[in-house]
Amino acid sequence: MKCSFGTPFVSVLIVALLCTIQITAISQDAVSIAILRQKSYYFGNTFKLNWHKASSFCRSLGLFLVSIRNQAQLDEVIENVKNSEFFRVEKTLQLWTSGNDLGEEHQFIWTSTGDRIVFDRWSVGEPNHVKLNDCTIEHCVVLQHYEPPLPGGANYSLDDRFCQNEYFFMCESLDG
Ligand SMILES: [Ca+2]
Repeated sequence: MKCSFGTPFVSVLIVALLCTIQITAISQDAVSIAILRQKSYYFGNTFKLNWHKASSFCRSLGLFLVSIRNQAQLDEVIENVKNSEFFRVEKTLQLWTSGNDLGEEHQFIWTSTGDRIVFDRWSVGEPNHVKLNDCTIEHCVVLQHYEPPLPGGANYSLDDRFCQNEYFFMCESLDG
């Protein structure tokens, strides 16, 4: 004897499975969009590290040393510094960015993104590629600022520094 409810039962099961798959897909899309719209910063202002250690520390948080490729990104970094009230206790800020010319001298890139540094935000006279015994020792890029700002002084501008120097640092997520 043939089972009469076999086919409809299978159809219902397939429809139910399809609905589940579709709902799952929609949920995952919603989560992905939410993650893409997030951008996180971590301002390391309680202890100083050299550039290499700062870079590793950011990676340990799932983040990268900050890159400042345009005015909008600079504005976000400045906002983070101001929100931290850093200048209530400090007068000078130097924080490591992902910028460096370690790969090829005078060719500065943002390591975190691979982009060349084209945003012209260098401090006056920088980068000056300071040498020691005929060997350039300044390869890593800080963002620096004095408060109150000095005429002609650092004003959230870039400077190449010795990578082994210890400074504060800022990490960022690359999405968003
Ligand atoms: Ca310099």
